[in-house]
Amino acid sequence: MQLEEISRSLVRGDPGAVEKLTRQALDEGFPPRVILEEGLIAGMSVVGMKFRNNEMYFPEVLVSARAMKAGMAPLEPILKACGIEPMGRCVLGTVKGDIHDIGKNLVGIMFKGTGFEVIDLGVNVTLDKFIAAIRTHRPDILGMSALLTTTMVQMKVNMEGFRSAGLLDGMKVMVGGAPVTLKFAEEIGAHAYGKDAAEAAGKAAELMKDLKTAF
Ligand code: B12
Repeated sequence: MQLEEISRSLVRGDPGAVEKLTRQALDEGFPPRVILEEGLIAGMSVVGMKFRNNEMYFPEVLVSARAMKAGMAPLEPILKACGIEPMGRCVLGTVKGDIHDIGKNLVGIMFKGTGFEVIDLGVNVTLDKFIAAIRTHRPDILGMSALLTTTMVQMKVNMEGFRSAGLLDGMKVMVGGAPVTLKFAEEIGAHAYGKDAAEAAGKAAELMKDLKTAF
């Protein structure tokens, strides 16, 4: 089936095939959202899983990420033009001192696939930069990523910074990254933890329900 072929080409790291098959799927009338979720995101989830199980290595992950980008090229303008109201707005970033972004980018892709507008601040994001972005974009959800035991402590500092700046009303904070646990998330007062991108997107959708019933 067409969409499975997109996933398989993405896992194989073949940008040309992914783009061609995505265009073909559009021509054949598959809805862009379905191509994104069941073709591209499904493939990227397999890549994440294989990477975690040491069945794929970093250079291969990068090639698959490039294939994902190639598939997004024909989809993005159509998704934008549809003008579908986003489910919510999310600001994402990897905390200060940390430059790991593969997992965060996957989370961003899954959020977009779930219907969120995503503002990605990149890596090595300082507390001040997070605060400025929250004031500018007024996100429903703020997502922080950390891959080092030495930088995950920055999440606690940031939570305290958001609290003292009065930014936690009407905004939910999610945290994740390999060393981060549910227990740690609870300790620092984050609203949710996601062990992987799929769980993160599901929890973000749940948090949106909480936000809507709270106001
Ligand atoms: C790739 C990689 C790098 C790349 C990063 C490239 C990039 N653009 O990201 C490079 C080579 C640059 C790098 C550098 C370093 N790295 Co490194 N790196 C890795 C590696 C191999 C993979 C990380 C990864 O991408 N995983 C795949 C993604 C898909 O998984 P993930 O990040 O966990 O994300 C998922 C979830 O955690 C979750 N998630 C992630 N973020 C978020 C956010 C939210 C809000 C939510 C809800 C969920 C969520 O969803 C994601 C998708 O499913 C890991 C080893 C490992 N197996 O984890 C080491 C690792 C993280 N690195 C490590 C180290 C030590 C370093 C260096 C200090 C090495 C050095 N001496 O220079 C530097 C640090 C640089 C810095 N200041 O950040 C250690 C950390 C040890 C520790 N516990 O602190 C690890 C664990 C390797 C090891 N076993 O020693 N690294």
